[in-house]
Amino acid sequence: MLKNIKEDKRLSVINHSCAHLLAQAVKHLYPNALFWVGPVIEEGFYYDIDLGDNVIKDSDLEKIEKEMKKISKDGKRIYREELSREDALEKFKNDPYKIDLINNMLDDTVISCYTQGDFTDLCRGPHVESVKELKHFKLLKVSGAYFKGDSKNKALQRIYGVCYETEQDLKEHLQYLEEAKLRDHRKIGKEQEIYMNHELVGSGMPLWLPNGAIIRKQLENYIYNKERKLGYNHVYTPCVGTVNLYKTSGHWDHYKENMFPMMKVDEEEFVLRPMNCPHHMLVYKNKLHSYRDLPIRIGEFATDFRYEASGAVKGLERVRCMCQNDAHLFVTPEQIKDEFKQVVNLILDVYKDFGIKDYKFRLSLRDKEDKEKYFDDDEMWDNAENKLREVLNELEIPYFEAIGEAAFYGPKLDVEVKPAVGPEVTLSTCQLDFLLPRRFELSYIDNKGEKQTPVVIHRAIFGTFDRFTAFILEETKGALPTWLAPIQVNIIPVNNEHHLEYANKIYSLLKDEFRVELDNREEKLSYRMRESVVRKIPYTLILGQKEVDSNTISYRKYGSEETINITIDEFVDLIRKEIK
Ligand code: TSB
Ligand code: ZN
Repeated sequence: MLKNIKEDKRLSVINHSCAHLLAQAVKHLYPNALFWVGPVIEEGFYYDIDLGDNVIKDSDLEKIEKEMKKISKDGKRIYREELSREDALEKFKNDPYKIDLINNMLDDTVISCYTQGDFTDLCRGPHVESVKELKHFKLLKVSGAYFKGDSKNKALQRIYGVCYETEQDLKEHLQYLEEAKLRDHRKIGKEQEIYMNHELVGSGMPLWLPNGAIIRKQLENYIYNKERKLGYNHVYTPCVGTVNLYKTSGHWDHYKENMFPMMKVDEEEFVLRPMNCPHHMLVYKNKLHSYRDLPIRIGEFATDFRYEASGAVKGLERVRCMCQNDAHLFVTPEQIKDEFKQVVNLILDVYKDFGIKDYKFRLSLRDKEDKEKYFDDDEMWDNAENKLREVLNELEIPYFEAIGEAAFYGPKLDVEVKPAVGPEVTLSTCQLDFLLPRRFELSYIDNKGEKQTPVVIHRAIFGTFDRFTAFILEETKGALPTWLAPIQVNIIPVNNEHHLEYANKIYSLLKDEFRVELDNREEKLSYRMRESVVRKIPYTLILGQKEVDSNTISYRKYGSEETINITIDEFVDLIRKEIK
């Protein structure tokens, strides 16, 4: 894992100072450059820059780094100066970005700026004492960013970098980044032919190739079986709904910017669904329910469409067309705790099966100020949030709280994981909702014969098959466990002339139960064996004269150099056991 630079005081200061050093170097090389903000992030720092008509490419970074080194060697001291608002506005009068920053500062903010040699920047600080201290840095990449993050505003250029106190620390950081690139599911996905994208289909709309489809089918079967045992009933519902459906649920008012626009067919107005809850509410409403029927657990592997900003779309991890491993649990208020616990235990169980250890529970709460995003009913929210806290404390799982991350209808318990490249993402989620059942006027008859409103728990264990597959490819570096691997066994006859017949026989014996390939290309044995390793196939069988004569097989397991000779029955037993 990388060190979190933002959480380390000293590293924060030197990275922030290095952002200024970057800005100074850019100013030397591009005198018209203007600077917006240059914060410290977990992985280092960046600076957002307005370069007018100039464009900085990755290939320009070396030149900028050189200039930074020169300034650093020059060794100027860094001075802090505090200014009145009037003086600050006067000092930065030719810089619209700094004027904007000053104008947005609260009245009691101490306005300060920092100067090193010929460069002054508005900044809260603190900084190192001299640019001399900034020696071990690296600029990493350039990307686009909008002023204030809003695509309606001017496009700026963002340069990323990182700075450490020692060359060794920097080296380790860069090494980690190199390894992370190899683990990136977009690279593995391409190499192993798991998914593809095509501009004619659209961005964020992956096409799952046969190998990916096998993985997905395995995941579906795996989770379906778990859910069936826990009393879930699965349904199939359409991936569109009318605008009225989403007006009823509240998505139209609170979630519209995440949805694809409406389309009209005859007199009906449709939207591609961003979530499946409304459909499942209607499935629940199809029948009258007594308290004895509850909990009712309705599951679906359901396709959803969401508008994700084009810059945010990423491989299988963040897509615009996704398939959720979704379910909605309809419960009485008394059942909330047990049902929620069942979901959390299912999450823990699944993570154990997949060997996922690095994750954090996040309690996602509403932002009380944000009346646009969140349904306005403080009592309902307080009740739901407290209930969730209670359950979490009883479960004794460690979690952190995040304001403004709740769904518009209720608070969530999310599981956060770190992908190979980029910021943390949510995998599993479990959410408590008092709102949608009310909006859909759902009911059940309680033990006194009175009508009551059920509570709904929304949950997705994998999150989406898309994101989970991305994550698992990165966790395993593409070497999937045998039960998930698209090809489980690769059979290589040493020599086609003498051993192909035997290889065909072994292939026939295995192919109905396992996913097997026979590599009878006229290529060297060493070449075919190497390729089997590159493709990360769990088992490679090597069949030569010895195996033909003794009616056995020799295999190599991925990751091992050892070749083991056993009978075919023993081999079948071995993988059967492993898969189980
Ligand atoms: C769990 N209504 C609930 C559902 O019942 C819901 O939609 N929750 S969600 O908005 O949190 O989405 C569920 C999961 O989908 C998330 O936890 C996340 O793992 C996954 N997800 C969300 N957006 C994307 C995306 N753009 N690409 C891939 N997966 C995504
Ligand atoms: Zn839902």
